[in-house]
Amino acid sequence: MTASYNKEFYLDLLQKMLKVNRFEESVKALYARGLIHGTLHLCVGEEASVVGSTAALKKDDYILTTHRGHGECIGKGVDVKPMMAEILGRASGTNGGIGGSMHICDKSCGVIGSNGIVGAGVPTACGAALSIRLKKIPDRVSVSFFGDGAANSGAVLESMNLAGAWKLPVIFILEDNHYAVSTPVERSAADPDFKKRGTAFGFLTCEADGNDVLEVYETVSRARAAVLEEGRPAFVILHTYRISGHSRSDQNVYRTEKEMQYWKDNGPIVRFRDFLLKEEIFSENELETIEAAAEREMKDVVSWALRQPYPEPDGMEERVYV
Ligand SMILES: Cc1ncc(C[n+]2csc(CCOP(=O)(O)OP(=O)(O)O)c2C)c(N)n1
Ligand SMILES: [Mg+2]
Repeated sequence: MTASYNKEFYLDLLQKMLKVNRFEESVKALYARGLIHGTLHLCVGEEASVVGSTAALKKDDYILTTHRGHGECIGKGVDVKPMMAEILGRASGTNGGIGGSMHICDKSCGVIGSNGIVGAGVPTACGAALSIRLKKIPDRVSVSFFGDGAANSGAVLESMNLAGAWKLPVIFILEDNHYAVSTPVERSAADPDFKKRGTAFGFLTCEADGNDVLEVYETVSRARAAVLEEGRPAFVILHTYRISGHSRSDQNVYRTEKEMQYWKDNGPIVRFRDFLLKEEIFSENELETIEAAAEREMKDVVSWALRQPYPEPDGMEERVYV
């Protein structure tokens, strides 16, 4: 990390990473209290990847997120109050309380959808990219987030091929967090050097330390500019680590305490905090004030969301398409 931005920008990145982290920790606590139905996939440990990449996008850019998509939605600007209400199944949620954690959607911020089917958002992102091309919309890209496990699915590989053949304005962002459920990337990918796939399809291909928020921001910014200037897709690989369990429960038998501790000590927020102190951008006191404000804000969000009514059963079929 090097210091070459203004203070407001650093503050924005820090506040967003704290917001994502506190949101996820609050959701986890609500789940433990039995207040959330269905399942949950949290992104603690991946805050730099989700915030750095979405900070490089414009509000109108489309994004498609995965089953682990809360962070990207927050980064893209979805209001955390309706997001929290949605996860709690309340009527004022982003999707009227009937979508839940894996179906957050807010077209006003370009969040076309999240998806519980691994890899399924990727062809949809290509469809959105095609619409940008057909409608000749200037200065807009479509972004598809997916995991290291999803990277091996047929839908993803077919989408990458088609995007290359049709030169779609799409950025494929692979969040390599080491595991697909409990399977390490070395065992699921024939060759875990994912870069080779991007170059094979003729994409601008780059990778970044996914726990370095500035590096992620700069890499995705470069990819976005290249898609618009060169008229071909880009492929970004972010190397990060999932501190959260895979899903609502995880005994972590596939990884060691030592491994997890290493990544906690080198987590994105810890690293950015150290950088901000070292470069004297913020003092310890200022950082504590910012952290306390993030804590307070999320407490207010949770108490607001818990006061929201549940949807009426009468409207349940309104958004079901047959
Ligand atoms: C098509 C499909 N197969 C399997 C699952 C079950 N499943 C949910 S998450 C997941 C792992 C995905 O791993 P990865 O793409 O690396 O994303 P991560 O969970 O690490 O963010 C699997 C297999 C699913 N939801 N959809
Ligand atoms: Mg993964």
